[in-house]
Amino acid sequence: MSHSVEDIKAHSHRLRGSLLESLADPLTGALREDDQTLIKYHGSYQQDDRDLRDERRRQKLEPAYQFMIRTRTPGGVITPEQWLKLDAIATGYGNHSLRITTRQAFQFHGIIKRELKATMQAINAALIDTLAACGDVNRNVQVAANPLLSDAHATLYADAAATSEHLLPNTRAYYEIWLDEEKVAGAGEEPEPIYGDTYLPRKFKIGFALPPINDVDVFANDLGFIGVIEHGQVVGYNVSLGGGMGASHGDAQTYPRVADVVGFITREQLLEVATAVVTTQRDFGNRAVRKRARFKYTIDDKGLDFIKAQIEQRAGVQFQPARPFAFEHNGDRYGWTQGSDGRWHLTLSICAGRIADVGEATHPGSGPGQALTGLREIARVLDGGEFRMTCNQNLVISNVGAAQKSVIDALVAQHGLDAGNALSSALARKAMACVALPTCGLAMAEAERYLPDFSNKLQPLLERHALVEAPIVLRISGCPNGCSRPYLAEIALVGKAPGRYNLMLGGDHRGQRLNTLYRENITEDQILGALDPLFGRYAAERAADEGFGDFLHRVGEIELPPYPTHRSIPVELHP
Ligand code: SRM
Ligand code: SF4
Repeated sequence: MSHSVEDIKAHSHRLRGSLLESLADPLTGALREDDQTLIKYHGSYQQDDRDLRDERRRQKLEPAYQFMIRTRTPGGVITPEQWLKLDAIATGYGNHSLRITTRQAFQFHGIIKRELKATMQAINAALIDTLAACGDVNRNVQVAANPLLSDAHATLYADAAATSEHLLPNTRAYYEIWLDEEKVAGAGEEPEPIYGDTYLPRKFKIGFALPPINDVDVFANDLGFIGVIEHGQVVGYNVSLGGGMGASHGDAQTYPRVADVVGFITREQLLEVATAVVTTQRDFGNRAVRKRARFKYTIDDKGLDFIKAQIEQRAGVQFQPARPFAFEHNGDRYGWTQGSDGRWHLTLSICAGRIADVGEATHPGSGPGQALTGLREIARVLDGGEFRMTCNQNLVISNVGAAQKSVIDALVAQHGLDAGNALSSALARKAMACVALPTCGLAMAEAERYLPDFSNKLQPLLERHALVEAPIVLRISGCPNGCSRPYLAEIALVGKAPGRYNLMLGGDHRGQRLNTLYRENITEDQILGALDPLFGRYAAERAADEGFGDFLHRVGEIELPPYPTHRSIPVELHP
């Protein structure tokens, strides 16, 4: 019998369930049904290889069950030593690839059940955990990866790491199940002062952004902190509430939403406010209808003023008026940049975040050739630096001394790591795609595997209209859940069925405006056919520095959707 997620959480003995028994069962590669829900809180999903489904069914075999593991890496910062360990895990237990996610975590795919525990132990031996990377809790906390503002980045990173730590569940289940910690008295009833017995109604996400770059897409987060710098120091944060992307096709009760900016708080107030926001969602979120359980719907159902008052009361904090801020774009800076402390940072465009040895990079949309090997070589020689994942699925080789630059450059060239930076159109360099097939159980169409092909198909159009260097934001998602944050893109493909997508147009390049459904359920030829004349018009009629999405709105090519596309974001406030 299957139980509701709320029941499973309540009776899980603080996320233990029967995971130990499920893991020990040699007769199947799967977990018991309720444990499939619980393992998410430990940072893993049970999946099966969808490419093999039909063949396995024909052979009367159970699906090729395997597990995805997601790390909790706030801000996506990894030392070279950790990189080497994660690389060894990917090759030893996983499918020989590391996947940078849209929230600065790593995912391993293809882990089989009997190696799950060893893999978890190996990740922890790298001093990285996976606790709360998935499930109805606060997830991996995003942080701006802007390498230019070194001191401010360090402050944001420290605040984000503290927030992530503060919001971890209190249960010892993770340490018992995966790391053999001894069960002590009270196990199963540990106090959960922030989450309570049933955790949150739904997943919860926090991002820390640093203007002028919105690389974290802060307005897609349930809770956003936008750094405010005065006299070179981060003095506090503008707080945004209620962002989220997920929607279901044809269900008007669900929709993407950009967050509201509600006011300014000081750094000292950060953890109180984060706790107050999370407990407000815990207490008022919709636990009866899971599809309406995200914080964005709680806000729309209860009203922003009510939610804001709850937060102020719980935190004992009065929001100050939001401080002026302005975002320029939501992308990454590619190539070498020098931080304010004189250190160097190399941002590499990684196609859909997949780091694997896939051979030669031969076409404009393709990812790096021997990325796994190349980055392993770099990790071996990187002296004093670190790796930073970006929220755009890219990678920064960070904090490099001037003397090491040429060594890194040589390794980058040798392994084709600059393929994304050098060959692609600006559009392909910036593009994102979610994982989708073959591992994602919810995928309706290809995304990650389709991105290089689609970029290639777009290339002649971009060339014909002289738009190769136009930084248009393209994102592909295999279903409407929106893991690549497609609803904020200037062009988005949202999977409907194999080979068919909804074409969404008109987001902006700052991550502040949602796009609109332009054509429903169409094929690649139809997508290209729809984009070609729009590119033509854009090339001929755009104003200086006008983004593609802004242009489509100005000339009336698209209508607004039936829900608000932007909220009280004080975009007009310039410092
Ligand atoms: Fe996601 C579910 C992958 C970022 C919204 N997401 C999934 C699952 C776990 C599928 C499932 O439930 O069975 C996907 C696993 C695929 C696989 O095979 O690995 C999956 N999501 C991802 C990642 C790996 C996409 C990527 O290509 O990088 C991202 C991991 C982030 C991380 O490190 O924590 C990822 N997911 C997002 C984002 C973007 C973000 O957070 O900035 C969103 C939209 C923002 C939001 O949450 O509103 C997102 N994922 C969803 C949803 C829809 C949630 C909703 O409110 O309706 C689902 C489905 C669900 O929760 O029921 C989902
Ligand atoms: Fe899977 Fe859909 Fe998320 Fe893509 S958007 S990873 S298809 S859940």
